[in-house]
Amino acid sequence: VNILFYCEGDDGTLLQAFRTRLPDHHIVDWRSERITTAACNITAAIVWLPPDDFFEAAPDVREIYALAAGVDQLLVHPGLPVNATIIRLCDAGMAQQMAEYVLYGVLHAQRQMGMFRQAQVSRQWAHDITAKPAGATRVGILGAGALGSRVAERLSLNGYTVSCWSRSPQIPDQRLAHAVGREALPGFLSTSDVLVCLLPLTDDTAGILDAVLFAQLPEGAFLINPGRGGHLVEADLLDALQTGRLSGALLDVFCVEPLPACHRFWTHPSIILTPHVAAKSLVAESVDQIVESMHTFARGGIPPGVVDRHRGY
Ligand code: NDP
Ligand code: OXD
Repeated sequence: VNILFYCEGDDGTLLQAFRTRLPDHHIVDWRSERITTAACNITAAIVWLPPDDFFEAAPDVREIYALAAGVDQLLVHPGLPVNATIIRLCDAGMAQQMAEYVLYGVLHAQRQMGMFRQAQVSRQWAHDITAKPAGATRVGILGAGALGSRVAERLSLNGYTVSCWSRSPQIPDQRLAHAVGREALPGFLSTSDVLVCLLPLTDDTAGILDAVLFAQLPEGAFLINPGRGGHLVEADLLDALQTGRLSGALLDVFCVEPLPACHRFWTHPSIILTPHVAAKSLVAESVDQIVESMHTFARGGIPPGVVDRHRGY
């Protein structure tokens, strides 16, 4: 099998890891081999942020392995072959990191660290600020997939009261409170002191974090968004922070990345931001998973992580 490879930002480590694990396959490095016209017998591609003309070299590709959990950017690629199956990463080392990231944000909110920070700036001994106990802090997680469910598990172990929201009723851990579908969203939101967005970005979920949603959260709720920038209506967040409807936000993803230097979020006292680093796929786990998926296809099976293009994830 000939495989076309492109991974934005890879220093060669990932490419080499695939070549080592797949010695019988020819893995073509699109970047260095400068393939601009259809190359022979390329039936699979491994990609992260491929350039617009990438698939011109692989018009007959049957399997496209995304080096990411989210495939929103890939699904809008102008040259995406219509009949290829897309397979995304499931966890691949990201769930543990995401659980740490969200736990950090939840602790920040629950322990009122934003208020202490502001008190420190004005050298105030804010001894009267008190934190709610973990069990009285209700965390709602939008999305109970590979990442959301692990985050929920971590937060539950730390004593938080956790519930999840998803589209279908199956979640891995039956002990978790679970709301399903749009009808259940208002009730779920009304009990989310901290709201975490771990949804994929799709037509259904774009702009979901807007003023209408914020109005359904408890007054002073805290937002954590490591999902995608397109989930958030940025102006609505600024308004909600201004009025006190929300008390603060931890954001990892943005409509435009890198976040432009002039953006208001950089200096907002109630926003903590990180540069899309909440969870990075790990090399060994990603390579193992993709190689295993290739073997599953070769045996005629269906591996985990096959994307439903119609649903958008
Ligand atoms: P999964 O596909 O495993 O899980 C997605 C979850 O969202 C599922 O529970 C799904 O419900 C739910 N969902 C999707 N659409 C809807 C909807 N319309 N209404 C209600 N629930 C919905 O994804 P992952 O957990 O692997 O990843 C989630 C996202 O996290 C990625 O798409 C990506 O955007 C982001 N991400 C961010 C990273 C970062 O570093 N900032 C790193 C990795 C991922 P159901 O189970 O019913 O289908
Ligand atoms: C992903 C990401 O989707 O890194 O994997 O955001």
